[in-house]
Amino acid sequence: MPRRNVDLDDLIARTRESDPRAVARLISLVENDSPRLREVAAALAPHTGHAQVVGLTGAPGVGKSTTTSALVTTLRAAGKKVGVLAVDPSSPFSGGALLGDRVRMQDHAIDEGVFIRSMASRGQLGGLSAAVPQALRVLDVAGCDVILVETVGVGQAEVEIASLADTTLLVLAPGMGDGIQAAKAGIIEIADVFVVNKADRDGADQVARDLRYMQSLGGRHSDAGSWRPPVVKTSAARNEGIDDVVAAIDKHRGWMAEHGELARRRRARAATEIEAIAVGEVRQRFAAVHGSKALDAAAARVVDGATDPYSAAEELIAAL
Ligand SMILES: Nc1nc2c(ncn2[C@@H]2O[C@H](COP(=O)(O)OP(=O)(O)OP(=O)(O)O)[C@@H](O)[C@H]2O)c(=O)[nH]1
Ligand SMILES: [Mg+2]
Repeated sequence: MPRRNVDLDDLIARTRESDPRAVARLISLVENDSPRLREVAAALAPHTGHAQVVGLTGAPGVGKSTTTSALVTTLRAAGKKVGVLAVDPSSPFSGGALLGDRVRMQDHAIDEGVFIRSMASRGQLGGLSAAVPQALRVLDVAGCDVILVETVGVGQAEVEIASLADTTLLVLAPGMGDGIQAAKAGIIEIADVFVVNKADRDGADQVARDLRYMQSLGGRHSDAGSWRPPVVKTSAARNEGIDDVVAAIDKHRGWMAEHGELARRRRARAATEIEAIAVGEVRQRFAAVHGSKALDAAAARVVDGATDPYSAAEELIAAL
């Protein structure tokens, strides 16, 4: 067996024992899109499927990080192992905007049952980095019972995060006009639980009322028997209402299990991932063909009327 495989076996074994340095190394391997990404993915696959992935999204400053930190405290008190993945999809760089999160997370920094990671964000094709689902798998293999994924809300990214999570929390706060804005952006559709944070401030009740009113207008949650996202009020900075958020997450998980929704979501997530990888691969192979004799020849035949561009494209794809 080649030596690099031995290293990887060792890394996986140590990750399964929740060794934080092995976890960090494995995430770096997938994050850097290293040539070993494939190998790592294959080695992780048999050990995954345990962790519950909870996404937190919402406008800047509503209190996502504060809520995440408070959730970590509560989940740790319940004896759960917790992973935290902070993703900033608006920036192609890791660190930066997320440094503040690291500071805020310092309470948990020496806790061996907590794994915290900030991640580079935009993938090559504009979508969420392909490394995010792999990093989730690493944390899963490390034995995390719950993985909290925080993203800054910038429209499409929120939707992408929702597709990664078993349960998505949309965090809102009074005084930011979020209630109405969220509805406009269609973001409300992706929420499984609404968290109205900063309930210590005026206007939280109004935000909660706006949400309930918008729910009453219908949408995907209005069918009988479908999940109706609860509205939970919190003051994350004071650790208030966090138990209610955990209860709402548990309830949603129970509902999903009962209705086959958890399996459906996970399959949809895997399908999206496979599709992205396949399309990326085809694109890469096609780039290699571009300017090649095969393409030149096909182009000439199309110009001559010997074939049509659709047939020529199909032949090229078949030959990739
Ligand atoms: N009054 C009040 N302030 C809060 C509460 N929760 C968070 N904050 C404050 O709101 C500010 C933003 O909190 P963060 O947790 O950083 O918000 P965020 O959504 O993670 O922000 P970004 O990651 O920058 O999008 C901080 O100054 C927090 O102290 C709360 O329950 N009540
Ligand atoms: Mg934050």
